[in-house]
Amino acid sequence: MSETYDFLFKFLVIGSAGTGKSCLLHQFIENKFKQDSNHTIGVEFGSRVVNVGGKTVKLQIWDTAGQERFRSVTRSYYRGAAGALLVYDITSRETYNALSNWLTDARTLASPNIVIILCGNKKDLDADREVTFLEASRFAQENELMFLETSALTGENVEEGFLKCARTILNKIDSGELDPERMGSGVRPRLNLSPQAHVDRTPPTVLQFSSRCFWCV
Ligand SMILES: Nc1nc2c(ncn2[C@@H]2O[C@H](COP(=O)(O)OP(=O)(O)OP(=O)(O)O)[C@@H](O)[C@H]2O)c(=O)[nH]1
Ligand SMILES: [Mg+2]
Repeated sequence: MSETYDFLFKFLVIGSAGTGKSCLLHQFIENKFKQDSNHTIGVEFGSRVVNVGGKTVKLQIWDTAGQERFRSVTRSYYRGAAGALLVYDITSRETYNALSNWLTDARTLASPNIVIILCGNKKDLDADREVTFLEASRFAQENELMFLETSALTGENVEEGFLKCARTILNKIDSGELDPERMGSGVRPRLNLSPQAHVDRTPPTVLQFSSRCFWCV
């Protein structure tokens, strides 16, 4: 069965271990908190079709492991991502201090133009906060990132985070700043084809240069 959407965006969720990346993805896809979340091994995947500014967009989201030992695996998924949620935990300064490294990786391995939203997660644990909103918003401004504090537990700002990122990518397409036809843009316009035709017409270059076929996931 073919799906209809105007665009497909490749998204990443990155940041240190234990910041709540998998819980954010689960909340966004399932609309509930993931109880007993374990460390991600390598990479997990989720997708959801959303409506943004009158356009139907399928978000193909790669939730990466934050643990150092998976870094070489997770880095191989960065290529060609259009957007990313860069997550830290507001109750852990250590995860905040690591942001510059994650940012460098994203801009080097995905694309210098990748649209990134910084998410200060676990907003519900305000009493244990180690990073202020102001400090993080300054960091975001200095590094040209959008910024939100989120809670995967209550759901606060989770949907907003993903949608804000998608909206910014669409604006870049509308303004001509981002060319969806360019290889590695992380964006694919709709292919309204039967599954067979879809496989047949996937350009060989896509298969050649991606670790996975963008259309077949
Ligand atoms: N209070 C609170 N706890 C959260 C929130 N998000 C995640 N957690 C908890 O934080 C822990 C880690 O969550 P995960 O989503 O597994 O973290 P992760 O970033 O995916 O970790 P890795 O896969 O190892 O990189 C779990 O015990 C969650 O229950 C949140 O918004 N609020
Ligand atoms: Mg995880």
